Amino acid sequence: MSAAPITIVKAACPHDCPDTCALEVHVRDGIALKVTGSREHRATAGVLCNKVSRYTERTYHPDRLLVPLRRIGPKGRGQFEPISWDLALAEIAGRLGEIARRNAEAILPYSYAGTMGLVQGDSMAQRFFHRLGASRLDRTICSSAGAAGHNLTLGARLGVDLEAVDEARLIILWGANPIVSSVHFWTRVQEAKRRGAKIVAIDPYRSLSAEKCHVHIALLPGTDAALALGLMHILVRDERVDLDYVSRHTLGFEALKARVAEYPPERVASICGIRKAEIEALASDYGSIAPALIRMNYGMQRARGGAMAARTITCLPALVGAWRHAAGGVLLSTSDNFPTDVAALQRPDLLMGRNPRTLNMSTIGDHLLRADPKVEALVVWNSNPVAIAPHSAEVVEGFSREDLFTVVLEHFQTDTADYADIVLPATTQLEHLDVVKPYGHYDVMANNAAIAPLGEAKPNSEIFRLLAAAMGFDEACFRDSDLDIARAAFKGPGWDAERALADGWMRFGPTRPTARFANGGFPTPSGKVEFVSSEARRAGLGELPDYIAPAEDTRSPLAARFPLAMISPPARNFLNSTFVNVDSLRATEGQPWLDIHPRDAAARGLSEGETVRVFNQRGSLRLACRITTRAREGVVVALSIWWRKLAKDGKNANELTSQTLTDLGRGPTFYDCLVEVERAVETS
Ligand SMILES: Nc1nc2c(c(=O)[nH]1)N[C@H]1C(S)=C(S)[C@@H](COP(=O)(O)OP(=O)(O)OC[C@H]3O[C@@H](n4cnc5c(=O)[nH]c(N)nc54)[C@H](O)[C@@H]3O)O[C@H]1N2
Ligand SMILES: Nc1nc2c(c(=O)[nH]1)N[C@H]1C(S)=C(S)[C@@H](COP(=O)(O)OP(=O)(O)OC[C@H]3O[C@@H](n4cnc5c(=O)[nH]c(N)nc54)[C@H](O)[C@@H]3O)O[C@H]1N2
Ligand code: SF4
Ligand SMILES: [Mo]
Repeated sequence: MSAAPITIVKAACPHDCPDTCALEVHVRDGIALKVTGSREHRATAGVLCNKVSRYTERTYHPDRLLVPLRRIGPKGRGQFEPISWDLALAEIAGRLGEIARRNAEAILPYSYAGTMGLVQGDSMAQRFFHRLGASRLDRTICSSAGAAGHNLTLGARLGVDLEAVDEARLIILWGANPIVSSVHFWTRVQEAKRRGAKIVAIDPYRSLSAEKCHVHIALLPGTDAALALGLMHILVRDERVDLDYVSRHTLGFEALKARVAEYPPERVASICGIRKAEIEALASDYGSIAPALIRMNYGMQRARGGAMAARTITCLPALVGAWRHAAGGVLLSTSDNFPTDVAALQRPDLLMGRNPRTLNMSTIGDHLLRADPKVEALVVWNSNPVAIAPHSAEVVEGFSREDLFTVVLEHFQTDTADYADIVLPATTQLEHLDVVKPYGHYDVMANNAAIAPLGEAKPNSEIFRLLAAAMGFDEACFRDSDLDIARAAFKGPGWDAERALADGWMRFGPTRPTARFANGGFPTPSGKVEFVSSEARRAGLGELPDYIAPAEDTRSPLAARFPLAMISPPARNFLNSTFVNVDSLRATEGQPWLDIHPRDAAARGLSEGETVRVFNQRGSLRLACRITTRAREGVVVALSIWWRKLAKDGKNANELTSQTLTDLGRGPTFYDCLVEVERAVETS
């Protein structure tokens, strides 16, 4: 008997990662055997990261949720019994309907980027909540501060084309760790390096990427704007400014000159905790090497001044005329390269003139405990807030409320699912159709379903379709198929969902690497790079770039009690909290660590590998300490995001992070967090 043939199904990585790879799913007899990276897709180049090359391990994981569940134990214990879809849907529709009759704003949807797909993300789900009149969610947990700051200066996130990166002669990784968080960008960096480019990392941590750079500037967290102002100070002082570009395509250079005069290298060195010579050398490189590319990532905007930092850094390329080159300028994201039809996807018209309140996902703990009117029902999909939201003590207390009705759509029994009243089993990327908008390149990616749904799992879109029917919503849009939604995803005549599904992807924007802004034309109000911004003034951020100190500054009085700045950036083998339950990947990460500098460890009498207690005014947790110069002095690093229940003491780094928001964009401040560390008194 000959084995059935293997078919290759074109798919797309759904994860919150800039690379959005083209996947090939190898299927035989309805079973996905493995997932590989497409060689034809230029960004993917035949390679997947370690995590997604194990995607079948995740899809067929023995712990996959395959039937609806109803809670039978106390909240948080994870005790459930199976129930039928009919019962689950009836119970949810009954509870939501009853609350909505009193006040629909007491219902809150909570979702983020568990999948970046537009169909399984915020389409049918948003239609449902709009029709209901539920509170709206401000989706700020990741990038909103950086986006807001970046856009004040540049107008929109139309970052440099990935395919031009190998041409750059100077690449600055600014709060970015691409070996971990965007490995296909790193491939381009390596190619540029082979061709002679100089690579610089600006990062408080000697990350896996920073250690491979020619230069590593380990500044204190949250001080990036000061460094950018110092670089501009030197460029102006040394007459390294491209005056022709500046005069044609920027707004407010004279005012900027006055501002940067306030940031001489001595002052900046002291704010950033680095040497003056490091600033001088970087300014000299930036003023003389072209094309120069700044690869910012969101690591530099997770402090109180996050938006200001992004706004200030993005002033640099115009000053030296870096935008004259296809490989010059800034890449934070390419999100605005795509004409997403949000109105068609989410149908805000279903609000029918109602204007429900908006609650911020980054302060969910606070809202669950104190919002008025009270949040009475919470529906969570594509997110694991109990693990990923800041200030766990409040988040957990909020999720524990007996009078809160919680529904969670999930693949796995996560920390959040443990607090659900009803858990609904969702399909993975191999089991549903989608189109994925990337943020690191210019290709919209299409995902065909490769296998049938496992067990009784259903796509998010179908779950919200069924809920809409159970609630008696009869608008035609609730009968749209996934393909209908995919067709509506982008505006304009160029988009063809069927073709994208057949080809695997479809490029938007310039067809080849281009110096998009060589002749200006920035999508700002003035059409220029706005050093001076009236929008910023109106937003209360001041007309000019400046430096805003962290909320928990190492120079503040609070530092007398908690002298160490803790950051908790992504671990290589997890994707936020996704994959933590895949044994092979968790085994590679080992256990939740705290990296601490030898002098900081010595001052506290710590020895390698021992369990330490990390604490501040919000809480404490135990981590195993690694004594290493990867962490600069004064900074400790807890790679994240662990599932609380898979950590020894049932907590993760968010036990210590705060719900303080950024200067603009209402974003979280995960990396703006003072702590103290001490030897743990062993409890058994
Ligand atoms: N493997 C893996 N890949 C991922 C993720 C993951 O969890 N795991 N997460 C995905 C998501 S959602 C996102 S948003 C991106 C995030 O991607 P990145 O933005 O690259 O990730 P971060 O770790 O937040 O930041 C990168 C670096 O910034 C440094 N950093 C921290 N604070 C500061 C600071 O104040 N200033 C400067 N200059 N640097 C600082 C960190 O030490 C880290 O090395 O990655 C995506 N890719
Ligand atoms: N301390 C600390 N906290 C952080 C960060 C940090 O660096 N440090 N990073 C922050 C950042 S940048 C981000 S983006 C957030 C990320 O926070 P989240 O967006 O919540 O990301 P994940 O933790 O990966 O959780 C996504 C969940 O969605 C589920 N999921 C995936 N696909 C589907 C689907 O098709 N249907 C359904 N129903 N579920 C699905 C996955 O199983 C997973 O449990 O975390 C933030 N929190
Ligand atoms: S997580 Fe990123 S690198 Fe890994 S397969 Fe997905 S898009 Fe590619
Ligand atoms: Mo993120």
